[in-house]
Amino acid sequence: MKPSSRALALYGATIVAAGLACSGLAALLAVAALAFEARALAGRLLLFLLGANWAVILGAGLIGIDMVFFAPRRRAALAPKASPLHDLPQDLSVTVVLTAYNDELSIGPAVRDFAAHRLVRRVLVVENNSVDRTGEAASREGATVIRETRQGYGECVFRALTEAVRQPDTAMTVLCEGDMTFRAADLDKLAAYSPHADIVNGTRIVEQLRAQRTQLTTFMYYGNFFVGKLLELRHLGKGTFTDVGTTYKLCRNSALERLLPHLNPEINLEFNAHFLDTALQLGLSIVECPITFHNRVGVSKGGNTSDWRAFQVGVRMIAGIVFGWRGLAPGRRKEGL
Ligand SMILES: Nc1nc2c(ncn2[C@@H]2O[C@H](COP(=O)(O)OP(=O)(O)OP(=O)(O)O)[C@@H](O)[C@H]2O)c(=O)[nH]1
Ligand SMILES: [Mg+2]
Repeated sequence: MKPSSRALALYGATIVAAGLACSGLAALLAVAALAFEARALAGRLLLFLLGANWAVILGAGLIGIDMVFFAPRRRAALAPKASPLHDLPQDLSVTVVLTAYNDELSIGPAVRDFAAHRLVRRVLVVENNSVDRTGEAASREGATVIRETRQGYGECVFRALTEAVRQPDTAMTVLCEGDMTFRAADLDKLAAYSPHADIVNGTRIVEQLRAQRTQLTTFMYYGNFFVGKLLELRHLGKGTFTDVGTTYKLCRNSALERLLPHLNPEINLEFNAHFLDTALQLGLSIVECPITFHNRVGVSKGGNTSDWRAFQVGVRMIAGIVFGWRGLAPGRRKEGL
């Protein structure tokens, strides 16, 4: 894959954010300087503030240029997918693959839920060194259990997609977590969007579809939205993105076959943002579909354990989107993007 240049809008947004942060800080310091009667310093800070404001204007200008001149071209490349029933596999049945890590309490009901759906041909569970009886609970409900010994959400998802793509009798794969936060009933919604894109990605942004109590705090909810908009700016014209943290997605296997060699499984809790960014870089089309989000069964171990953890994951996602994903993985396993 040719690494595509970052969209001008993304640079613009970064400059706007830096300019606003600098001018805010300069204003605060100038007030403090005036309070201590350090007028010369206050004057210099105000000049700096003016400079920072010019940076904000420059950044906004870059976003405008991208919107007017470059985004329409990226949009034009999407046009064929906008027409319904484009290139749709004749058989809509899917292989569902669930990630699981010490999810003994939830994996049984999750497998049962998905296995009962009319579109589901089989359920695979990728179990990631669980110390409880996750594997037994999954196979008791009829799932095929695969053990991934390399630890981590990224490793687990990567293995899940790799195994699902190998199934010869399904042309589409549904990736989901086995923690009961996502439900099989939403498969019908994802399938309804499948004619429009290579990947239909679930979004938890619709307030009315979220259970009243979930692990997703207000901070995480808006944080996901913010990073989604950054991803949108980075690929301006290629899609609308409101959530970068949803595992639940429906993918055409033809798209996964192109995408998998470019993913780095060592990227851990940020893997979903890495997945979306890389797919868009490869020219794959992604459409979001609102899905329901439920309270977790069992204990959270991922990015949603606390706001502080989610903040760290978010910062790493932003770094990946703005600067590329290479710096975000130790590189023991293989070279990533
Ligand atoms: N955190 C974590 N999750 C893993 C790992 N391996 C597999 N997983 C699975 O990846 C999914 C994400 O972890 P969760 O604990 O659900 O974290 P989350 O989705 O951020 O948060 P909630 O679902 O809201 O609790 C789950 O299905 C886990 O079972 C791992 O090493 N670490
Ligand atoms: Mg979860």
